[in-house]
Amino acid sequence: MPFLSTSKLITIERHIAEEGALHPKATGEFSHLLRDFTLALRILARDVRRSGLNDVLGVTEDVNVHGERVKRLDIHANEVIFRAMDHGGHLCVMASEEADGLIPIPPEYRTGKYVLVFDPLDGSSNIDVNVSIGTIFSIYKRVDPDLTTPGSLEDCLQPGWKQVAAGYAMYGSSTQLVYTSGNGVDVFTFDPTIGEFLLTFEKIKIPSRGKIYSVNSGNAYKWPQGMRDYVSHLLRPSDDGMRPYSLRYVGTMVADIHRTLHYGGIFMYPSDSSMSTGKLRLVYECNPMAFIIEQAGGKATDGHRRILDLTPTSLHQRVPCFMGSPDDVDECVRFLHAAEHQ
Ligand code: AHM
Ligand code: MG
Repeated sequence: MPFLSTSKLITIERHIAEEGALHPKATGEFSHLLRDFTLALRILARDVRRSGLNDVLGVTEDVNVHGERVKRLDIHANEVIFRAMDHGGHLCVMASEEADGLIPIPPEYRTGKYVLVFDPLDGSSNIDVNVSIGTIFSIYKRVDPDLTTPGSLEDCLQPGWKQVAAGYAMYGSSTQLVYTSGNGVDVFTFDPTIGEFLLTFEKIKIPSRGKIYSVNSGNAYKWPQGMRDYVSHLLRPSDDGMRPYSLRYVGTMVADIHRTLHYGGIFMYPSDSSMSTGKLRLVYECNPMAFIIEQAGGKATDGHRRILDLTPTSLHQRVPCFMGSPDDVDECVRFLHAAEHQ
């Protein structure tokens, strides 16, 4: 795959403004919201890069060499996003992995028609060791059209198919922003010298089948039979050379999904005997990723239902998840179901 699949020189702001201009009723508010959000991502890209240097890294309540309290990078990321998004007048409420309840818009600011849910820094176990981490987000329209009232839990618990936009930033060897507003998936790469996210892949498509599976195999002893059967199948050589599959697992969902999006294959976090709903959170991890994967031509399921059709019942609800190339996900589901019906 070429590193550059577009010849356009275009920033994300311009791209979003052009997408907005296609909608006759667009007010430009959504573009402004995303402009505020990408400011937070720019700041976080800088802070993640410097994290080994500036004492942001460390444990909450630690004291740095200057005698100041230092914050964990994930708490810091949460605050940066809040401070970029609370005053723009575009949001009515937010929810984050780092906050137990809803994050209201402070009363001194106007409320708007959108809802933001996010995982400020995904891949927490990789933060301290300079392995790729990321930020995941979703945007919805508020349920109650009365813009003067605060947003509610109902706004944050909408099924994923109602997402207006979703994306993730991956702070890897470069910072990339992968974004969809339901019109395909575009990838923007951050150029720190000009401070802009530039379009680098346009309308990316996931291969219909890959040769990589991604799962925490350390949990294999707790997996349901269908999972064990499926992974055994992937590891058995086939005459057509399509198997065995390779295993790749970073342990940061953003990085594992990013690779899956480009190379194809399947990413899984199944339920097991100790985690009946798996580990990953529906609202701000699985739903945005499912939207992106589907928009790229892939599939995302909890083993029984399309992730985007699930109606969340709580902010931090967990669901099993299987997502990636459509043929791989279909095959996985066949194995899961076969074992359930034995
Ligand atoms: P986090 O939000 O605390 O970082 O947890 C979510 C992460 C995902 O990024 C990743 O896919 C998963 O947890 C890895 O979990 P495990 O270490 O159990 O394999
Ligand atoms: Mg996370």
